[in-house]
Amino acid sequence: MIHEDRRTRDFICDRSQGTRHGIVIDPAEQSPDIAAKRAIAAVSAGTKLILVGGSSDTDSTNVHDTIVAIKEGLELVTWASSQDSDMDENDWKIPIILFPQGAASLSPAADAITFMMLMNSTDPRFLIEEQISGAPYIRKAGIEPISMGYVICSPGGRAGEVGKAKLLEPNEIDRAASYALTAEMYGFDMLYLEAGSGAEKPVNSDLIKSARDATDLTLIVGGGIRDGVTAKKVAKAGADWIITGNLVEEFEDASELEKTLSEFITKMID
Ligand code: 1GP
Repeated sequence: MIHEDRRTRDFICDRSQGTRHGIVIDPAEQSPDIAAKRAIAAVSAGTKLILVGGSSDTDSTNVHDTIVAIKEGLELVTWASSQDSDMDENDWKIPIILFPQGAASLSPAADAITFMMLMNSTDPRFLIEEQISGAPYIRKAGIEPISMGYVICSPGGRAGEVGKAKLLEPNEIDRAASYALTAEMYGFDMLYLEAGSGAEKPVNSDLIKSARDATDLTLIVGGGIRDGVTAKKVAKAGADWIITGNLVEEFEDASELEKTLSEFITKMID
């Protein structure tokens, strides 16, 4: 039986919304409490998606604690905004989605999971084995799976190393289209082009355009996107979602973070 509630998938795959911004929170990089503060600041700035995961050092405990803290934080603000006629409580109902390193980093508290194949991994573990280990738990916990092809592009960073990826190089335009087509033919809901957290440059625009032209899949791009002007370039190349990680984790002060992300998103959609 297919998971009945496809609410989160429908929200993420609604391409009529234009390019939207999401954050990734790595539970290994901050306490649950700080993660919740950062998530609230980001949502207040206009972020529409919260991914929780990392390439290493995540486990079911830190992932679960982080998701619960973010959920509780957002629920409190949602409640507060329902009491305030100037605020729309729906603006705070943002999905919190597992973006896992593997089957040992899951939590039943998530709204959904990016159920992914690391398509250019050379290791069967990331192509299919972790998925097989995790699927029964995901079904039992009632977590909505959103199927995703994940392709790591040069330079790839830690994700590329851990995932043993045969990186997609900037000149491999046709290969980008082939991955996009393959993801579509597998019936995946979306395709994620990843340059690696902290990458010096984001995914090459020609690769993004090539994947965009090949399919109508929801296209997510992340890695090395640190300002709104760069985000706009990535958006213009065809990304439906721009994901940032490091940028969010740099701020201790929530109001500074909110200001930076507001400017980022304003420029991105300008
Ligand atoms: C998530 O790797 C990105 O896909 C995050 O990258 O940390 O460089 O924003 P940054």
